[in-house]
Amino acid sequence: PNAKYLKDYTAPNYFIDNIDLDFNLDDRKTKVVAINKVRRSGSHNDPLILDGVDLTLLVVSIDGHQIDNYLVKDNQLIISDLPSECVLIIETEINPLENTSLEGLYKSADAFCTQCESEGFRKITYYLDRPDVLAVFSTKITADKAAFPYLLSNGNCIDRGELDNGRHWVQWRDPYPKPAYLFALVAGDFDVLSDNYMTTSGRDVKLELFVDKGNLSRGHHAIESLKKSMKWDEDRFGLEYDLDVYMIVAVDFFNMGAMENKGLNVFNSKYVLADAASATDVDYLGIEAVIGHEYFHNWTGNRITCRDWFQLSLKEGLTVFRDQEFSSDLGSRAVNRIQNVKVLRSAQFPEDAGPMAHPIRPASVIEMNNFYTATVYNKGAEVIRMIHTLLGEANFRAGMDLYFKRHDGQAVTCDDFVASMQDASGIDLTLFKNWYSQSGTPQVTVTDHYDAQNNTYTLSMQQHTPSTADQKVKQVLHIPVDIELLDEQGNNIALTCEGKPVHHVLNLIEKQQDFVFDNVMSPPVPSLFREFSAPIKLNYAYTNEQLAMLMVHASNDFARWDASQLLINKHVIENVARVGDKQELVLPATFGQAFRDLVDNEQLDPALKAEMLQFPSTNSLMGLFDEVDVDALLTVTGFIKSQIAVNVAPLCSVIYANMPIRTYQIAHDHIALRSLKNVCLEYMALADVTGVNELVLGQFEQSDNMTDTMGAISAANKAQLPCFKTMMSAFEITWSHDGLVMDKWFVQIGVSPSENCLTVVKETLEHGSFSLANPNRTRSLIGSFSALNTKAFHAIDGSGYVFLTDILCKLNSSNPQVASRLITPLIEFKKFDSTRQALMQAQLIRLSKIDALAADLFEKIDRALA
Ligand code: BAL
Ligand code: ZN
Repeated sequence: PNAKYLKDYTAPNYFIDNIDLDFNLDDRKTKVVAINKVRRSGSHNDPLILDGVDLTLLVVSIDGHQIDNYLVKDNQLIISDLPSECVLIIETEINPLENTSLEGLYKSADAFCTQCESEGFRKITYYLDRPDVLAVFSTKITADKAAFPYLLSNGNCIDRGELDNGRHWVQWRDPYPKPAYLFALVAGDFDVLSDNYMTTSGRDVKLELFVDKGNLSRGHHAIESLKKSMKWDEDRFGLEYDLDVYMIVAVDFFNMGAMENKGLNVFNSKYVLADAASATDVDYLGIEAVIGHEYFHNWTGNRITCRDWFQLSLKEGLTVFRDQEFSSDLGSRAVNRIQNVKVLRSAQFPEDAGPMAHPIRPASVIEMNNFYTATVYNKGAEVIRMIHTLLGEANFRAGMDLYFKRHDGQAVTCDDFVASMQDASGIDLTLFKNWYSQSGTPQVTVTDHYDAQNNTYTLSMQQHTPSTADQKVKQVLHIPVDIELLDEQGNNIALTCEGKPVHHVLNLIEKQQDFVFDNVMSPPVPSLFREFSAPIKLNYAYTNEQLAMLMVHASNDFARWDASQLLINKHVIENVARVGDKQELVLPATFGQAFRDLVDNEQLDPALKAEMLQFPSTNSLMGLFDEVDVDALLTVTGFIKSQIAVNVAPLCSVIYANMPIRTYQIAHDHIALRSLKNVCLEYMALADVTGVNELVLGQFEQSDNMTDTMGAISAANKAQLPCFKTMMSAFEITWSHDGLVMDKWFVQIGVSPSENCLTVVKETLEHGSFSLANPNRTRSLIGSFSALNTKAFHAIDGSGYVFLTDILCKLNSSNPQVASRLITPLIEFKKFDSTRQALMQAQLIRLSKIDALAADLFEKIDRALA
């Protein structure tokens, strides 16, 4: 497979302004007739080259005349000598039942559905399958009426009818020109939850949620989330919905989380279905966020789309930023920020440090599906957030308004977005734009100096972005640095320079820069990169005492949490070095005290307390090291976690015992208390407090909600309590009929710290509720094992690597997109010791030699072994 380059972009030489699609649905022989209004762009005699994959071509005609002088080659249909405008009709046949890639048109359980982003439409018909070709779509769907009473597509339903043979048809038309990746079709039998939403300007929008029969009661949270999203986008961005109907369909087989097809979102059922018995608080919040995300795409993605796929972050980074703001406005801003930063540190930083490193606007791509990444999405959102930080809310909103005014109905670039922000605010973003073209995680090293004679304090900052796999030479970046200075008592010190107030966001725009503050009466403690004001790694030599002080006194909640993380990181690094030197592991008394004080602090928001108590993920801790000593890291994290547990368990027991028992409610204060209760239970389990096995089992048995159920199971799993087995058996009996709920059970098996974890994972492949054909099941069992279970996956006999590779060999042919997601922990082999590197490399080489290696896996293996 060949790479495509951003620098080679050329505008299309033909446009299709209108396409009428006619689907005659059949499991194995679906006939698709596409009537395209084609228009040549400019004056040239180049052929029209259409994309098509896995299609049986039946007929091609131009302006009513069938032709045969076309060429079908390398997944392209090439037609020469076209008039400047014509009607091109293409008839194809496709096989949805055998389409296990879940891209294009496929059968999900008993329903037909589509996934076209990024390049799936070419599996439906030959087309100009690129985002800068925008057409008005109309779609007629014909199918058996009994089996498929609902026939759905984009836009508004304009006609329907019945046929003699038990079949019926529905005709849809979407008035908004769109690229093919936003096309959708769904046919099936569902239960429908209907509602409506009145927009500010008075449009009465019909809302319809389609779920599998029997699941209606699990759809209410999704519909409520949709209405909240619609209201929020009006309030915060002045954006209203633009069609008369908004439909969401939940399906069980889906590669992604959800898809923003115009007027007809298709969702992974994981992000729709919830009730107290079957979904955790995290599930509820995830549904709200993803429903919001897809809805917000209607403007940032659909009304204004991407010129080419290199610009994916134009819509994804911006829409993630918007869904993060939505969740923060509705819930706890601090907790949301913490969770977003955890994703950056545990998933995006490793991507930057690995073989697939790429800027948020990649420069080259082999398989576009490989670039729906933490970099494009989450770092992309951080880049938007930095613009927001630099411009402020009012200027940012003016920039958004200008962006919509200039580009509504167009396919544009990241540069166009930045230009709107710059023009609306008058703030120069020229240097800032390097964030779009540069990969890698910048390191900012901060030193400081206090001048007691002049009462001045100087922060010296140095920025350095290490080379990445894709890019050796790095440029200076415009880095916003949000700071606070605190005095010895923890009071805020006003920032001034030469007597004038200084804004708390500093502009680091050079490789090395000093920032001087005056009127500082004693050596301060700096709180740096508050709110995670830039996606960087900070080097500053904090003392234990300074971090403990920031954990209590920093005025920014995120900064307090970050101080707790920095304190843990510091002792992880120091103790890993001790393991290397064969010294005993140690923690100072201040460490345990800081965590006891934290638990004891009754003023602290329980949600923040719970976050501050949660131990950093092993994946984020790996990022502290250039070369990871897996065994030392596991020893040290086990030691530190147990030390925290010993220190806090008595206090946790009191919190746990005094926790008010309330009926389950999805309200932010309830969620906060549940999360504090369950983190307390986990530390009590790790400290093996008296009677904890019975306590955990009691919570499980009395639980009226999945959050507490999973809190008990997870605590027992981590601490390997005897009740774990009992609870897993009971859970299995209750839920084995429901794959979506069983995913939680599969995850517990995948992340188990037990010595025979891999054996159990292998046995579980045969479980009646498991299927490798279902991406959710696969991710739950195999994804959790390989991405989260450091101990078992990195077993020194290489068994974890062989197991994952065996699975990837199977998925390569059935679902390469899912395979390519799962391979991530294997391609990041260069950060491990030489023994593990060799074992991982051997498996990658084995995989590289299989027949018909998919482009998805090829690209990643090729980069990893380069
Ligand atoms: N566009 C793919 C799914 C999403 O990011 O919303
Ligand atoms: Zn998105």
